[in-house]
Amino acid sequence: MVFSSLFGKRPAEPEQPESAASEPEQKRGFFDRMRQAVTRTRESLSESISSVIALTREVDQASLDALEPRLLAADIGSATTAIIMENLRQRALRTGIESGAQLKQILKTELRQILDGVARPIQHPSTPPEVVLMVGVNGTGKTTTTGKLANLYKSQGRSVLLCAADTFRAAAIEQLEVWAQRSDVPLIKTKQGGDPSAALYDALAAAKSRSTNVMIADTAGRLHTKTDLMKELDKMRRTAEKLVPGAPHQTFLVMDATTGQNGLQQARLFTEAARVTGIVLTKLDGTAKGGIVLAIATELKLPVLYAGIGEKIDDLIPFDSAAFIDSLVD
Ligand SMILES: Nc1nc2c(ncn2[C@@H]2O[C@H](COP(=O)(O)OP(=O)(O)O)[C@@H](O)[C@H]2O)c(=O)[nH]1
Ligand SMILES: [Mg+2]
Repeated sequence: MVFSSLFGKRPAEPEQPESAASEPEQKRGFFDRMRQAVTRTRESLSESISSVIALTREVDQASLDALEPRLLAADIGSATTAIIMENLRQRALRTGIESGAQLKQILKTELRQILDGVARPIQHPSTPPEVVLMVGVNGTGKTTTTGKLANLYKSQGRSVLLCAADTFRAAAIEQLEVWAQRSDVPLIKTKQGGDPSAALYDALAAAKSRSTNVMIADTAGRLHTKTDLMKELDKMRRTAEKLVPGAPHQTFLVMDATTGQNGLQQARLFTEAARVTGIVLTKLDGTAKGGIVLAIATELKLPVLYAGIGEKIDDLIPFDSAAFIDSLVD
Protein backbone atom coordinates (compact mmCIF):
# COMPACT_ATOMS: atom_id res chain seq x y z
CA MET A 1 0.00 0.00 0.00
CA VAL A 2 1.21 3.47 -0.78
CA PHE A 3 2.11 5.33 2.36
CA SER A 4 0.63 8.63 1.19
CA SER A 5 -2.87 7.18 0.97
CA LEU A 6 -2.86 6.18 4.61
CA PHE A 7 -3.19 9.51 6.27
CA GLY A 8 -5.68 10.57 3.63
CA LYS A 9 -8.05 13.34 4.55
CA ARG A 10 -11.40 12.11 5.77
CA PRO A 11 -14.33 13.14 3.67
CA ALA A 12 -16.27 14.76 6.50
CA GLU A 13 -13.39 17.02 7.44
CA PRO A 14 -13.10 20.49 6.02
CA GLU A 15 -9.91 21.97 4.56
CA GLN A 16 -7.11 22.55 6.99
CA PRO A 17 -6.51 26.10 8.07
CA GLU A 18 -3.75 27.72 6.03
CA SER A 19 -1.47 28.04 9.01
CA ALA A 20 -1.40 24.27 9.55
CA ALA A 21 1.49 22.14 8.27
CA SER A 22 0.96 20.84 4.74
CA GLU A 23 -0.39 17.32 4.50
CA PRO A 24 2.85 15.60 3.37
CA GLU A 25 4.77 17.44 6.07
CA GLN A 26 2.23 16.34 8.65
CA LYS A 27 2.42 12.71 7.47
CA ARG A 28 6.19 12.73 7.70
CA GLY A 29 5.91 14.28 11.14
CA PHE A 30 3.54 11.53 12.30
CA PHE A 31 5.78 8.85 10.83
CA ASP A 32 8.94 10.18 12.50
CA ARG A 33 7.19 10.50 15.83
CA MET A 34 5.72 7.00 15.65
CA ARG A 35 9.20 5.70 14.89
CA GLN A 36 10.61 7.61 17.82
CA ALA A 37 7.87 6.36 20.16
CA VAL A 38 8.48 2.68 19.46
CA THR A 39 12.28 2.92 19.58
CA ARG A 40 12.60 0.66 22.61
CA THR A 41 10.33 -2.04 21.22
CA ARG A 42 12.13 -1.90 17.87
CA GLU A 43 15.57 -2.12 19.44
CA SER A 44 14.70 -5.07 21.63
CA LEU A 45 12.91 -6.92 18.80
CA SER A 46 15.69 -6.15 16.38
CA GLU A 47 18.36 -7.37 18.79
CA SER A 48 16.35 -10.52 19.37
CA ILE A 49 15.97 -11.26 15.70
CA SER A 50 19.65 -10.62 15.04
CA SER A 51 20.79 -12.86 17.87
CA VAL A 52 18.42 -15.60 16.74
CA ILE A 53 19.79 -15.72 13.23
CA ALA A 54 23.39 -14.72 13.88
CA LEU A 55 24.70 -18.27 14.00
CA THR A 56 23.19 -19.74 10.89
CA ARG A 57 22.82 -18.26 7.47
CA GLU A 58 19.59 -20.01 6.75
CA VAL A 59 16.73 -19.60 9.21
CA ASP A 60 15.94 -23.10 10.50
CA GLN A 61 13.38 -24.53 12.92
CA ALA A 62 15.73 -24.04 15.85
CA SER A 63 16.16 -20.36 15.15
CA LEU A 64 12.43 -19.97 14.74
CA ASP A 65 11.90 -21.68 18.10
CA ALA A 66 14.26 -19.13 19.62
CA LEU A 67 12.26 -16.28 18.09
CA GLU A 68 9.05 -17.25 19.84
CA PRO A 69 9.90 -16.02 23.37
CA ARG A 70 11.21 -12.78 21.90
CA LEU A 71 7.86 -12.03 20.31
CA LEU A 72 6.14 -12.81 23.60
CA ALA A 73 8.52 -10.44 25.39
CA ALA A 74 7.39 -7.58 23.15
CA ASP A 75 3.85 -8.22 24.45
CA ILE A 76 2.56 -9.38 21.09
CA GLY A 77 0.53 -11.92 23.08
CA SER A 78 0.39 -15.70 23.00
CA ALA A 79 -2.50 -16.01 20.54
CA THR A 80 -0.90 -13.63 18.04
CA THR A 81 2.54 -15.18 18.49
CA ALA A 82 1.09 -18.64 17.86
CA ILE A 83 -0.45 -17.45 14.57
CA ILE A 84 2.76 -15.79 13.46
CA MET A 85 4.98 -18.74 14.43
CA GLU A 86 2.76 -21.23 12.65
CA ASN A 87 2.91 -19.19 9.46
CA LEU A 88 6.68 -18.73 9.71
CA ARG A 89 7.22 -22.46 10.27
CA GLN A 90 5.03 -23.36 7.29
CA ARG A 91 6.94 -20.91 5.19
CA ALA A 92 10.32 -22.25 6.35
CA LEU A 93 9.20 -25.78 5.47
CA ARG A 94 7.75 -24.88 2.08
CA THR A 95 10.28 -22.53 0.60
CA GLY A 96 12.87 -21.97 3.30
CA ILE A 97 13.78 -18.61 4.80
CA GLU A 98 17.16 -17.64 3.47
CA SER A 99 18.30 -14.80 5.64
CA GLY A 100 17.54 -12.57 8.56
CA ALA A 101 16.50 -9.86 6.15
CA GLN A 102 13.98 -12.19 4.55
CA LEU A 103 12.70 -13.27 7.96
CA LYS A 104 12.10 -9.64 8.89
CA GLN A 105 10.29 -9.05 5.63
CA ILE A 106 8.01 -12.03 6.16
CA LEU A 107 7.43 -11.05 9.77
CA LYS A 108 6.43 -7.56 8.66
CA THR A 109 3.91 -8.95 6.20
CA GLU A 110 2.45 -11.22 8.89
CA LEU A 111 2.14 -8.37 11.40
CA ARG A 112 0.65 -6.09 8.82
CA GLN A 113 -2.03 -8.62 7.91
CA ILE A 114 -3.07 -8.91 11.54
CA LEU A 115 -3.53 -5.14 11.85
CA ASP A 116 -5.20 -4.71 8.49
CA GLY A 117 -7.63 -7.50 9.39
CA VAL A 118 -9.28 -5.26 11.98
CA ALA A 119 -8.72 -1.87 10.34
CA ARG A 120 -11.79 0.14 9.47
CA PRO A 121 -12.06 3.83 8.76
CA ILE A 122 -13.74 5.97 11.40
CA GLN A 123 -17.34 6.56 10.36
CA HIS A 124 -18.26 10.21 10.69
CA PRO A 125 -21.97 11.09 10.83
CA SER A 126 -23.30 13.06 7.90
CA THR A 127 -24.68 15.77 10.17
CA PRO A 128 -22.86 17.22 13.16
CA PRO A 129 -22.32 17.00 16.02
CA GLU A 130 -20.21 13.87 16.06
CA VAL A 131 -20.41 12.46 19.57
CA VAL A 132 -17.32 10.84 21.07
CA LEU A 133 -17.23 9.09 24.46
CA MET A 134 -13.86 8.43 26.10
CA VAL A 135 -14.04 5.40 28.38
CA GLY A 136 -11.70 3.14 30.32
CA VAL A 137 -10.23 2.33 33.70
CA ASN A 138 -8.52 4.86 35.98
CA GLY A 139 -5.19 6.36 35.04
CA THR A 140 -5.01 5.15 31.45
CA GLY A 141 -4.99 8.70 30.08
CA LYS A 142 -8.65 9.48 29.32
CA THR A 143 -8.58 13.11 30.40
CA THR A 144 -5.21 13.80 28.82
CA THR A 145 -6.29 12.14 25.57
CA THR A 146 -9.57 14.07 25.52
CA GLY A 147 -7.52 17.27 25.68
CA LYS A 148 -5.09 16.13 22.98
CA LEU A 149 -7.89 14.93 20.74
CA ALA A 150 -9.61 18.31 20.96
CA ASN A 151 -6.38 19.90 19.80
CA LEU A 152 -5.89 17.39 16.96
CA TYR A 153 -9.43 17.81 15.63
CA LYS A 154 -9.16 21.56 15.92
CA SER A 155 -5.91 21.52 13.93
CA GLN A 156 -7.90 19.70 11.24
CA GLY A 157 -10.27 22.63 11.07
CA ARG A 158 -13.14 21.11 13.03
CA SER A 159 -14.95 22.91 15.84
CA VAL A 160 -14.83 21.06 19.14
CA LEU A 161 -16.71 21.18 22.43
CA LEU A 162 -15.60 19.26 25.52
CA CYS A 163 -17.81 17.77 28.18
CA ALA A 164 -16.41 17.09 31.66
CA ALA A 165 -18.48 13.98 32.42
CA ASP A 166 -16.06 12.62 35.00
CA THR A 167 -17.98 14.11 37.92
CA PHE A 168 -16.52 11.56 40.30
CA ARG A 169 -13.36 13.50 41.08
CA ALA A 170 -13.21 17.31 41.30
CA ALA A 171 -9.65 17.21 40.01
CA ALA A 172 -10.83 15.63 36.77
CA ILE A 173 -13.02 18.62 35.92
CA GLU A 174 -10.22 21.09 36.68
CA GLN A 175 -7.75 18.98 34.73
CA LEU A 176 -9.99 19.03 31.66
CA GLU A 177 -10.52 22.78 32.04
CA VAL A 178 -6.78 23.28 31.71
CA TRP A 179 -6.74 21.22 28.49
CA ALA A 180 -9.74 23.15 27.14
CA GLN A 181 -7.88 26.42 27.73
CA ARG A 182 -4.73 25.10 26.07
CA SER A 183 -6.52 24.26 22.86
CA ASP A 184 -8.97 27.12 23.24
CA VAL A 185 -12.15 25.08 22.99
CA PRO A 186 -15.33 25.53 25.06
CA LEU A 187 -16.12 23.17 27.92
CA ILE A 188 -19.39 22.20 29.55
CA LYS A 189 -19.29 20.87 33.09
CA THR A 190 -21.38 20.26 36.14
CA LYS A 191 -20.26 20.20 39.73
CA GLN A 192 -18.45 17.32 41.35
CA GLY A 193 -20.88 14.57 42.31
CA GLY A 194 -23.35 15.74 39.68
CA ASP A 195 -25.02 13.47 37.14
CA PRO A 196 -22.67 12.95 34.17
CA SER A 197 -25.69 12.41 31.91
CA ALA A 198 -26.93 15.88 32.82
CA ALA A 199 -23.57 17.38 31.86
CA LEU A 200 -23.68 15.40 28.63
CA TYR A 201 -27.22 16.61 27.94
CA ASP A 202 -26.13 20.24 28.35
CA ALA A 203 -23.03 19.70 26.21
CA LEU A 204 -25.02 18.13 23.39
CA ALA A 205 -27.66 20.84 23.49
CA ALA A 206 -24.87 23.43 23.26
CA ALA A 207 -23.10 21.56 20.46
CA LYS A 208 -26.35 21.41 18.48
CA SER A 209 -27.23 25.05 18.94
CA ARG A 210 -23.68 26.17 18.06
CA SER A 211 -23.36 23.74 15.12
CA THR A 212 -20.22 22.30 16.67
CA ASN A 213 -18.56 19.55 14.61
CA VAL A 214 -17.40 17.29 17.43
CA MET A 215 -18.36 16.88 21.08
CA ILE A 216 -15.93 14.83 23.15
CA ALA A 217 -16.93 13.63 26.64
CA ASP A 218 -14.34 12.63 29.21
CA THR A 219 -15.84 10.05 31.57
CA ALA A 220 -14.92 8.67 34.97
CA GLY A 221 -12.59 5.71 35.19
CA ARG A 222 -14.50 2.51 35.75
CA LEU A 223 -14.10 -1.23 35.77
CA HIS A 224 -16.55 -3.37 33.85
CA THR A 225 -17.32 -5.15 37.15
CA LYS A 226 -18.76 -2.01 38.78
CA THR A 227 -22.39 -2.48 37.86
CA ASP A 228 -23.53 0.98 38.97
CA LEU A 229 -20.86 2.73 36.97
CA MET A 230 -21.57 0.61 33.90
CA LYS A 231 -25.26 1.52 34.24
CA GLU A 232 -24.23 5.16 34.42
CA LEU A 233 -22.40 4.71 31.13
CA ASP A 234 -25.52 3.14 29.60
CA LYS A 235 -27.53 6.13 30.74
CA MET A 236 -25.05 8.44 29.06
CA ARG A 237 -25.37 6.48 25.84
CA ARG A 238 -29.15 6.73 25.97
CA THR A 239 -28.98 10.47 26.65
CA ALA A 240 -26.70 10.95 23.66
CA GLU A 241 -28.95 8.85 21.44
CA LYS A 242 -32.01 10.84 22.48
CA LEU A 243 -30.46 14.17 21.53
CA VAL A 244 -28.42 13.16 18.51
CA PRO A 245 -29.54 10.30 16.26
CA GLY A 246 -26.92 7.55 16.00
CA ALA A 247 -24.92 8.93 18.93
CA PRO A 248 -22.54 8.11 20.45
CA HIS A 249 -20.81 7.71 17.09
CA GLN A 250 -17.51 6.77 18.65
CA THR A 251 -16.76 5.09 21.94
CA PHE A 252 -13.01 5.12 22.38
CA LEU A 253 -11.49 2.82 24.97
CA VAL A 254 -8.33 4.43 26.30
CA MET A 255 -5.71 1.78 27.08
CA ASP A 256 -2.31 2.20 28.68
CA ALA A 257 0.35 0.37 26.63
CA THR A 258 2.48 -0.22 29.71
CA THR A 259 -0.14 -2.37 31.47
CA GLY A 260 0.39 -5.19 28.97
CA GLN A 261 -1.61 -8.39 29.16
CA ASN A 262 -3.43 -7.28 32.34
CA GLY A 263 -4.78 -4.22 30.60
CA LEU A 264 -5.81 -6.42 27.70
CA GLN A 265 -7.77 -8.78 29.91
CA GLN A 266 -9.62 -5.82 31.44
CA ALA A 267 -10.23 -4.34 28.03
CA ARG A 268 -11.73 -7.54 26.68
CA LEU A 269 -14.52 -7.48 29.25
CA PHE A 270 -14.93 -3.74 28.92
CA THR A 271 -15.36 -3.72 25.15
CA GLU A 272 -18.19 -6.22 25.46
CA ALA A 273 -20.05 -4.17 28.06
CA ALA A 274 -19.51 -0.67 26.64
CA ARG A 275 -19.81 -1.19 22.86
CA VAL A 276 -16.35 0.20 22.21
CA THR A 277 -15.68 1.18 18.58
CA GLY A 278 -11.93 1.75 18.71
CA ILE A 279 -8.87 1.93 20.91
CA VAL A 280 -6.65 4.83 21.85
CA LEU A 281 -3.34 3.39 23.04
CA THR A 282 -1.50 5.76 25.38
CA LYS A 283 2.04 5.78 26.77
CA LEU A 284 3.48 4.10 23.71
CA ASP A 285 6.50 6.32 24.32
CA GLY A 286 9.10 4.69 26.45
CA THR A 287 7.66 1.17 26.58
CA ALA A 288 9.46 -1.84 25.07
CA LYS A 289 6.09 -3.56 24.84
CA GLY A 290 4.61 -1.81 21.83
CA GLY A 291 3.72 -5.24 20.46
CA ILE A 292 0.50 -4.94 22.50
CA VAL A 293 -1.02 -3.27 19.40
CA LEU A 294 -0.99 -6.70 17.73
CA ALA A 295 -2.48 -8.45 20.74
CA ILE A 296 -5.27 -5.85 20.74
CA ALA A 297 -6.05 -6.63 17.11
CA THR A 298 -6.07 -10.41 17.61
CA GLU A 299 -7.85 -10.52 20.93
CA LEU A 300 -10.19 -7.53 20.90
CA LYS A 301 -10.76 -7.46 17.13
CA LEU A 302 -10.62 -3.68 17.37
CA PRO A 303 -8.34 -1.20 15.62
CA VAL A 304 -6.00 1.13 17.45
CA LEU A 305 -7.06 4.52 16.08
CA TYR A 306 -4.76 6.92 17.91
CA ALA A 307 -1.52 6.55 19.81
CA GLY A 308 -0.44 8.65 22.78
CA ILE A 309 3.28 9.28 22.62
CA GLY A 310 3.90 11.71 25.46
CA GLU A 311 2.26 14.12 27.87
CA LYS A 312 2.19 17.25 25.71
CA ILE A 313 -0.79 18.55 23.80
CA ASP A 314 0.41 17.40 20.37
CA ASP A 315 1.60 14.01 21.61
CA LEU A 316 -1.30 12.15 20.00
CA ILE A 317 -1.02 10.77 16.49
CA PRO A 318 -3.51 9.05 14.23
CA PHE A 319 -2.46 5.40 14.23
CA ASP A 320 -1.23 4.04 10.94
CA SER A 321 -0.50 0.31 10.65
CA ALA A 322 2.10 0.62 7.85
CA ALA A 323 4.02 3.30 9.72
CA PHE A 324 3.78 1.30 12.91
CA ILE A 325 5.08 -1.96 11.43
CA ASP A 326 7.86 -0.15 9.57
CA SER A 327 8.82 1.47 12.85
CA LEU A 328 8.71 -1.79 14.76
CA VAL A 329 10.75 -4.05 12.51
CA ASP A 330 13.67 -2.80 10.48
N1 LIG B 1 4.20 9.30 28.76
C1 LIG B 1 2.88 9.42 28.57
N2 LIG B 1 2.08 9.76 29.60
C2 LIG B 1 0.75 9.87 29.38
C3 LIG B 1 0.20 9.66 28.09
N3 LIG B 1 -1.14 9.84 28.19
C4 LIG B 1 -1.41 10.14 29.48
N4 LIG B 1 -0.26 10.16 30.21
C5 LIG B 1 -0.12 10.42 31.66
O1 LIG B 1 -0.87 9.46 32.40
C6 LIG B 1 -1.35 10.01 33.62
C7 LIG B 1 -2.84 9.75 33.78
O2 LIG B 1 -3.55 10.48 32.80
P1 LIG B 1 -5.05 10.93 32.96
O3 LIG B 1 -5.45 11.58 31.68
O4 LIG B 1 -5.25 11.72 34.20
O5 LIG B 1 -5.77 9.51 33.10
P2 LIG B 1 -7.33 9.18 33.37
O6 LIG B 1 -7.43 8.78 34.80
O7 LIG B 1 -7.63 8.01 32.48
O8 LIG B 1 -8.12 10.38 33.01
C8 LIG B 1 -1.00 11.49 33.57
O9 LIG B 1 0.17 11.71 34.33
C9 LIG B 1 -0.71 11.76 32.09
O10 LIG B 1 0.20 12.80 31.88
C10 LIG B 1 1.08 9.30 27.00
O11 LIG B 1 0.70 9.08 25.86
N5 LIG B 1 2.41 9.20 27.31
MG1 LIG C 1 -9.48 11.45 34.11
